[in-house]
Amino acid sequence: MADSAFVSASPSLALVKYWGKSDDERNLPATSSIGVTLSGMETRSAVSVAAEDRVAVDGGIQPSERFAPFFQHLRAVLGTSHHFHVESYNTFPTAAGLASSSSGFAALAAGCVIASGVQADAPTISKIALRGSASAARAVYGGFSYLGAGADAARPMFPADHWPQLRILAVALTAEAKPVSSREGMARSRDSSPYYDAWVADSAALAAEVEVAVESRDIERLGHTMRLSYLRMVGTMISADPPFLYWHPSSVEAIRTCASLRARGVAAWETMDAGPQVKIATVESDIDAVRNEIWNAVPDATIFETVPGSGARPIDESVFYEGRE
Ligand code: 2P0
Repeated sequence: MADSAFVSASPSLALVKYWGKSDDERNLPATSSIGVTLSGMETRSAVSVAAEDRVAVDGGIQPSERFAPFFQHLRAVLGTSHHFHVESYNTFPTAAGLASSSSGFAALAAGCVIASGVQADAPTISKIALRGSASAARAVYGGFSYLGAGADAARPMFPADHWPQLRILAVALTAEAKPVSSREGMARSRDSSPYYDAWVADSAALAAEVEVAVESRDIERLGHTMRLSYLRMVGTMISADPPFLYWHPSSVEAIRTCASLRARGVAAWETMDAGPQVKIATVESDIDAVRNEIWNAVPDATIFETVPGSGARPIDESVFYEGRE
């Protein structure tokens, strides 16, 4: 039996968005989503079996209510009575607003499974992670992964090396706290936007289209559909009651810069999530043009250049402690 584990996971950026739940208690998504796991940005966690559950992120003890349903479900799935102490940090600035809970719960699920000494395959780890955050079910896998509407686990779609030319620029524009949490925002869209049902009905077709685009490594087809997905998601936000919008003026600058690049034949396809940051899909041959233009347009932004990366995985103890210094 292991008793402890050191693990790493990276965020899953949604190419087609999960936004809305079909079952709040089981945390099941109402829409089908496709994510790409981003290299170079990691949540690292040290997990050990303990007398009670306790999670610290970047040194701060987290509210136990947020984690209680996750741990309860984990014990039921694994058939154990173990509790866990968890210490976690991100290798990228948490304040940048890119610390999706996807990498956090993917690392947590993988770490608890290893520490508990119970054999569990990736679909089971994905199922455990989903109860913490649905997007974390995708982040268990490297490369491209799919989470179907109503599913209780994600499945792998294409490996990280499937599309070597693909690049994702994550443009962190402001560290302001978000006015509405993802969870609250999803519930508000579902409960008050007249467009919500259409949004949900549309998601499977967008996911099918993105699967073909990624399979054929077609950046224009991917980019076009990515934009439909995030902008239709935003449609359910600005049509909710009360309406909400995560965009910052600099988000609009970045969006317009992408449009201007595309008009000149440069691949620059943006997407956004529940926050003001902009993520841009491009290809290796266009990355310099995109980076330079974004730098000019939003000089205060912090830009992370990433490629499709690995899923949740064990790491050496030394890697965990070196990164924490
Ligand atoms: C996604 N987002 O597919 C979407 C796009 C934000 C916009 O998943 O309630 O933290 O914990 O299951 O996964 C953010 O929501 O939500 C998210 P919960 P999560 O990546």
